[in-house]
Amino acid sequence: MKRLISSLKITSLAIVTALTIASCGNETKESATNKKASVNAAAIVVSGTIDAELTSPPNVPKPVGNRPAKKLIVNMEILEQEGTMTDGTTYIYWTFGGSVPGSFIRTRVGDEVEFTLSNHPDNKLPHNIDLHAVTGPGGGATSSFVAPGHEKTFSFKCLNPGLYVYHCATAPVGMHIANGMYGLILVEPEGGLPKVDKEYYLMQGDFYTKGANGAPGLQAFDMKKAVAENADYVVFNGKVGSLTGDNAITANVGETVRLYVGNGGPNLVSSFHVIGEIFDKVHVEGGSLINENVQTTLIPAGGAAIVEFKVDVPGTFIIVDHSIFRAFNKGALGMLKVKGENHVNLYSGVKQEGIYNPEGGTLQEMPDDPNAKKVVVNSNKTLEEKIKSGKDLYTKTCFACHQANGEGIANAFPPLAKSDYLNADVNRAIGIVLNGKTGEITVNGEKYNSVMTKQTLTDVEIADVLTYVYNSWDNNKTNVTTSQVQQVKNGH
Ligand code: HEC
Ligand SMILES: [Cu+2]
Repeated sequence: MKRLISSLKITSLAIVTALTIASCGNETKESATNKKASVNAAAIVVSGTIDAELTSPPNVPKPVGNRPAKKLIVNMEILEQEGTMTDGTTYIYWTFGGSVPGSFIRTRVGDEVEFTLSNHPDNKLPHNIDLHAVTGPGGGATSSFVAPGHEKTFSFKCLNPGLYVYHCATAPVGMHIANGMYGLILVEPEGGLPKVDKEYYLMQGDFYTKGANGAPGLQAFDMKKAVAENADYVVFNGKVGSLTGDNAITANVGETVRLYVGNGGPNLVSSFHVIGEIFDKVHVEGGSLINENVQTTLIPAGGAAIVEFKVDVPGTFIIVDHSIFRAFNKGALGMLKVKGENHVNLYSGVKQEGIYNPEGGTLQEMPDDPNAKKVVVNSNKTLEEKIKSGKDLYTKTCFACHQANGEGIANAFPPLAKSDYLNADVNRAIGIVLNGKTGEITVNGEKYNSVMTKQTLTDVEIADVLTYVYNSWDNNKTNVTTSQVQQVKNGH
């Protein structure tokens, strides 16, 4: 048996080599190769168990080198948290491991990955994970669907080497991805990728906010703009400036640099380019095909590429999506700072660092928000004050499902706007926000049978958010009081 496996491996290796040398693939030979390659990977026996090193961008875990295939334990925690989109603008990100993109996973062909996905109890929504490196239904999505305060474990064998995207695939899928739920998993070939001096992790994503690019304050997700693919922000690593100034990635003259570049989308493809560099090698679409001497490589939404180059001269090299308004006006701009001695024979121009400063924020008109940062602490709030605080809570808490104007999403989240169900019974509505809701209900003639998770709000907050809901979108203007919430809580 052992002999059979290794002879298969040798045959397939020989074919791969032949194909590479001949560089004109005979189709039947090629598909035979692919089949044998995956048969081999499936038959690799794992020896021992290790915990995966997970890193947040722009860092990557240590190379696998020539370690044997193992059982690799991956523990990933989903966190929904407020973060900075750009100076003065925040956004509620949904994250795999607390960063956008999510934690980088590094494994090898033949590894058996035991994956545990935990959904933090403070989160509002159920989530799951679809890893493009998985051979199996939904890429793991069907086995990993998990509610807040729960965890799920599933395992898979890494059959194909390459750089793969993972993402959340919970409905509405586009919204989960748009909020930052994506990352990369690298499956190294047997023996590992060739050694380089510097490795970094970058991932592009497009974001859709209620306010225009640069509008201050907490910005909510805009479903309409997302459907229209009209992005306010196109960025690397989840925010404007994640790779500029002090956050720039670095290298020294003479070193080889490898970038693992992904594109989470949800919508836009990336024309990935480093100004002033030529990619010596590109692993096209993150797969086994290597192209050489490339200026710009296309990275599909839900796809990736590995680019490699040697840095020969010092300076600041600007990383962009060469759909260039995205770089200078929407945020898709990073920096690689290279230190070392100048080589005038290679490049002898006047060095001007910072010539490509992002135009972003400064060019934008900043609309004045007279209400920004006015925090009301008094407990005897007027109706107006309750509505205002309720609106903020709505944006942070309910909006993701029930949408900006309470319109809901067909077949998934019922409307709160002009909702006959809401307006019929205030105590029932309070109970739903206090305890969550499952089971079939009918709202404005449409049936819903889904899950609303329990919301972690104080009694005052529940009163405020429901007062806002009742006083918006043609609802019946009920003023919900804290004592009413307390009565429902205590079963009166
Ligand atoms: C995770 C998504 C989600 C979040 C977040 C959420 N809801 Fe819901 N909500 C639902 C779903 C799904 C239902 C229907 C449940 C069912 O089918 O039994 C629902 C039902 C309701 C209903 C009753 C039906 C109706 O349309 O009148 C009310 C009222 C309501 N939610 C209010 C809120 C408020 C207020 C918040 C924020 C504090 C909130 N929900 C947050 C998903 C959510
Ligand atoms: Cu999700």
